[in-house]
Amino acid sequence: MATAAENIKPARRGLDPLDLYDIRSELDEDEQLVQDTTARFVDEKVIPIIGEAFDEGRFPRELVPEIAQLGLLGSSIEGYDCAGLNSVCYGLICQELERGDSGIRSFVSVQSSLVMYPIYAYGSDEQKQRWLPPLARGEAIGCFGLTESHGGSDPGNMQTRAKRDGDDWILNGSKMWITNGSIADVAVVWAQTDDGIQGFIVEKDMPGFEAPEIKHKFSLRASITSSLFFDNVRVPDSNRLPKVKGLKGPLGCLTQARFGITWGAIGAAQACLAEAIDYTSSRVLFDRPVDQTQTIQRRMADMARRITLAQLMSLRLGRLKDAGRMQPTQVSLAKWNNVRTAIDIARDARDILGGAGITVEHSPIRHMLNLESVITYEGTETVHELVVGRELTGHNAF
Ligand code: TGC
Ligand code: FAD
Repeated sequence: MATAAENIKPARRGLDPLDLYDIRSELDEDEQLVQDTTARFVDEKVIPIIGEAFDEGRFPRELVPEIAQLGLLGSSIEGYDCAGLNSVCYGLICQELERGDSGIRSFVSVQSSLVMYPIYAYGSDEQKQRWLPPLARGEAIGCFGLTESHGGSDPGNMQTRAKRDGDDWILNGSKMWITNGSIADVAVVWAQTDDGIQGFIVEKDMPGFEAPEIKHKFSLRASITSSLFFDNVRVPDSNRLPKVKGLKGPLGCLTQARFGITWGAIGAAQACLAEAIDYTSSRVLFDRPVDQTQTIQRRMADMARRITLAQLMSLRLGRLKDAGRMQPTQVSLAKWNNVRTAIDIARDARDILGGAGITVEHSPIRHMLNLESVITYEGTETVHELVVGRELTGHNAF
């Protein structure tokens, strides 16, 4: 299998340093194939260019056709030119992509879980026929507008409003921090109506709709982040998602995306551990490779311990999801745990690489900076802790 482990010298006792519990053997043949195919794409196409793209603050859009051709967009959806894979496959796709860069995984998460999923789950037959095939083929790009500038953790307090006007709706308001926004052909936008929160498919050429890019980011530099502005945008009722009303609509999409992020974080952590093992094996300090010191071994052993726990959580979550038994609180626990694991590992790996660790030549600082977004978006760490706290106590402490 082409994994980040390939860059490391053969494992000392026959174990894969990035998979100490041989999670790989728990995957069936199809799942292994999906992992290998995505891993090969990441090794051959993403890793060679991603440091430079991050440095330039550029989303490598040239990768989109191959991402689509590999069936990585809307991979869990049946029909509509989608691959119809199980949830564990979707997780493995996210894991391998984020081993390359969180920005590439973000692109796929948003397109699959936050744009195609709501159209598939809440859309009309016409909406599905019109949008899902081009989104699956990467011919159309989508974004998801939920967060507003006055407080993303509390989306129920959104100010964006849609008012009915004959056969149309008039949309006014704005969204902030929207992945893919300025390159999106279609935005799934959540707005308050007289009948509760509803979702609308806003098309990029609709008059009054603007999506300027947010520049000067230190994080997710190889991903596009934008604001969305709606100034009396006229949206036909046929573009309203008819099958859901209320906050559970957007939160249902977040559950899908957060599930993928629990896996993605593992990939970022694996990339950082791989670099730490590789670098310390040849870095000679005080007359011996630094990986022969107790402190470095303990730090890397702790990374491996935490990666193993994260792998077990995500695989269990994936099996629960495929059995139709996964609960949002379980996703919160794993999003919190796995992203915290990844960011701690990235920061420690950066330190283990010393001064070299601050350059674009090595991935830990890039993963570390990306993970500052990942720990914030899709529910901050605090939000997920409070979701678990609510489950334990029955009290809402938000
Ligand atoms: P609450 O009363 O808990 O729930 C309202 C309704 O929603 C249902 N629900 C869920 N359904 C599915 N999945 C979930 N995770 C759900 N959580 C709640 C719930 O059952 C209820 O349904 P009903 O039928 O009773 O009406 O709502 P609350 O207002 O107390 O809020 C709870 C809280 C704080 C957890 C929620 O607001 C929240 O998750 N806040 C964080 C917001 C967030 O994560 N935003 C992410 C924006 S998108 C993004 O970041 C994309 S980045 C992607 C990338 O680039 O990769
Ligand atoms: P706030 O909600 O203002 O939170 C600020 C701080 O307060 C946080 O530390 C939080 O944990 C804490 N806090 C919140 N509530 C409580 C409480 N009750 N008790 C104690 N502490 C609390 N959104 C989209 O809709 N679509 C996207 O595609 C998208 N992409 C994104 C891409 C990037 C790169 C980033 C950075 C964000 C993206 N987001 C997107 C927005 C993201 O979901 C929000 O940033 C996130 O939900 C947090 O909202 P906020 O930034 O307004 O922070």
